[in-house]
Amino acid sequence: MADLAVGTPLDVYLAQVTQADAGLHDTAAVVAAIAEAAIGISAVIGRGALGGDLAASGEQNSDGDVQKALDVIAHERVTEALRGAPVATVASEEAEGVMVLNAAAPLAVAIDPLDGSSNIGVNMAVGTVFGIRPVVAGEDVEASFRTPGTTQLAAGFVSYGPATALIVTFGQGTQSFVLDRDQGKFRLTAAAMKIPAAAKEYAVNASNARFWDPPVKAFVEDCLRGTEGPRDKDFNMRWLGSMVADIQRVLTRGGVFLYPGDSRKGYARGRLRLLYEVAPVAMLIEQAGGAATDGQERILDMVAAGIHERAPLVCGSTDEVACVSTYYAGGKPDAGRSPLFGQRGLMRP
Ligand code: FDP
Repeated sequence: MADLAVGTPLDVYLAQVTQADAGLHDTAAVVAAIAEAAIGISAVIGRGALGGDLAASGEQNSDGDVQKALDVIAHERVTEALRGAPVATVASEEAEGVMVLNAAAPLAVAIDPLDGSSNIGVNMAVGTVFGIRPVVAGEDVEASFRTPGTTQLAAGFVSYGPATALIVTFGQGTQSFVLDRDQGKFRLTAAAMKIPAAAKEYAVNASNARFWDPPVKAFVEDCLRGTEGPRDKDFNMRWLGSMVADIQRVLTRGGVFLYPGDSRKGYARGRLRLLYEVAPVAMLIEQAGGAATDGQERILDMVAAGIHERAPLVCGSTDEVACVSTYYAGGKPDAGRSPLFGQRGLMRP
């Protein structure tokens, strides 16, 4: 693919993706459809409370969460857009079962129309997350979603923050675009995002600390100990509670994001859903040079048994993700003198 200049419109970029690999023609069309829907969703969010109470409670969704007005609006917008794209089936957070759109089409889309619902109505960033897979032919409409994350042809998210950004990968690096509101189109802002291998920032909902497994507790405790502990560096902590926004920060300046499993009822596999949250993020992170595991195993090798299945997520800068794995493997470093992280340690820069 030719080098792309900052400011290149999304449609020009998608044309180049297709030109370089004709097999991605339909996938690019799906990304274009989601981007179009996102422009509409962004406008709704941008009006805030002037557009009504976007946080108004409705029904319960597949996971038992109470749907908010914006969850429903976003689900309707993306579904409508995907109907006009080459999409056979959709697994949406906001629908119990797989939705069949055009059975003859080649692609299956897993999508969280509105990620970060608890931040609706308080002027915080929320998002839309998606992963696109080839259809597995046959009667079983879930079969296309029972494949490892490595089968994703493209993945991405839109974050509706101060700017509306689209972060996407077709397996050739991770690209970021920002919505040019004057022109009503996304424009390229980074042709190849690169997550620094080392970082000093972590993101985790620390209010769950007493429910965590010992390895996660030990990792975070040692981050908190900073230069007085085995990590021998001071950390900063950021947690917005909207996965897309936390992940965009990690993609942009490094760090590690954790939503581990914990001992609360229903949280053995964390909170995030494998198909339409964890696997798309894992592909974006890996394509930007980072790593994504459940603490031990690579996310992209995992296969969901059901469309709303959860998975723990540890992702971001490779050194930090590897460090979490070390704790899971029982390798907690000794204060100050660790062979792995201490004063004269192997991993000390
Ligand atoms: P939300 O429930 O508000 O939609 O999976 C959704 C998600 O938000 C993520 O965006 C976020 O990282 C996480 O859940 C927040 O969970 P906690 O409320 O447990 O921190």
